Amino acid sequence: MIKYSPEKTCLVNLIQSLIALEVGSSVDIARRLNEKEMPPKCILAACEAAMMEINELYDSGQYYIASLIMAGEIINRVISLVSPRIKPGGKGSYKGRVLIGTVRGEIHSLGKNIAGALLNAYGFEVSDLGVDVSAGRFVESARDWKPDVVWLSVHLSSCLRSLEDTIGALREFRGLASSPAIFISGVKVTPAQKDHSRADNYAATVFDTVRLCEILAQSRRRVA
Ligand code: B12
Repeated sequence: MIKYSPEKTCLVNLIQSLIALEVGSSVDIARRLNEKEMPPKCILAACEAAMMEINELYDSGQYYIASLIMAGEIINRVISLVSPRIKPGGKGSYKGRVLIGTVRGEIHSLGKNIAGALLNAYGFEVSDLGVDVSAGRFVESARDWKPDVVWLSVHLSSCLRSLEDTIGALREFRGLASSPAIFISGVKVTPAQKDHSRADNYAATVFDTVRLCEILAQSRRRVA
C-alpha cells in the first residue's frame, strides 16, 4: 500500500472535503496546508481535481445547481487564501502578461479563476476582467495593458456568437501583428470550435494553459 506524507494526506483530504462541499473543513485544511507552505500550485491542482469530480456528479444528476454555486464559493475562498503566497517567477520578473475574462452573456468563473491563479503561480502577470465582459472591454484592456495573450472563457452554446464577436474585434485591433495571441478555454471549446471562431489556440486543462503560455513566452524571448 502507498504511504503518503502528512502533507499529501492533507491534500487528498482537501479534495474529498471540497467534493463533499464541506465549507469549514475545506477552508481549515487549505489554511493548514498554507501554514505548512504547501506550494500554491498543488493546492490549486487539488481545486481543479475536485471541480472535475463535482462536474461529473452534476452531469450524472447527483448534484444540483445549488451544489455548484456552493462549490464555487468554497473554491473561490481557497483561491483567495493561497493567492497572497503566489509570487512572480523568474527572479522577480514576470514571464509574460495574460489578460483573462469570461465572454459577454456568461457568468461561469471557476475554471478562469483557477487558471488565473495557477498562471500567476507559474510566473505570469494576470489581469482578470471578470465575467460577462463585452468585446469592447477586451479590446480596450488589450490596448491599455498590452498583454501577450488574451484568454477568453466560454461554456454556453448561446455565447459562442459572443466569443466569435470578441475574437473578431481583437483580430481587428491587432491587425497584422501576432500579439496579443488569442486563446480560448471552457466546456464548449474543441479543436473545431477553435478553428471556427478563428482563435489562435485553445486549452482543455489549466496545465495545458500554462504549457501554452510557457511556449509562447520562450518563442517571444528568442525573437527579442
Ligand atoms: C459550475 C457550473 C455552473 C455554476 C457556475 C459557478 C461559477 N462561479 O462559475 C452556475 C450554477 C452559476 C452555473 C450557471 C449556469 N449554467 Co453551468 N455549469 C457549471 C458546470 C457544472 C461546471 C463548470 C465548471 O466550473 N467547471 C470546472 C472548471 C475547473 O472547468 P472549466 O470551467 O472547463 O475550466 C477548465 C478549462 O476549460 C480551462 N479554462 C476555463 N476557462 C478558462 C479561462 C482561462 C482564462 C484559462 C486560462 C483557462 C480556462 O481551465 C479550467 C481548469 O481545468 C458545467 C458542467 C460541465 N460539465 O462543465 C455547467 C454548464 C457549463 N452550465 C450550463 C448551463 C446551461 C448553465 C445555466 C444556463 C443554467 C441555468 N439553467 O441557469 C447557467 C448560466 C448562467 C450564465 N449566464 O452564465 C451547461 C451549458 C450547456 C451548453 N451547451 O450551453 C453546462 C455544460 C451544464 C450542462 N451539462 O448542461 N453553472
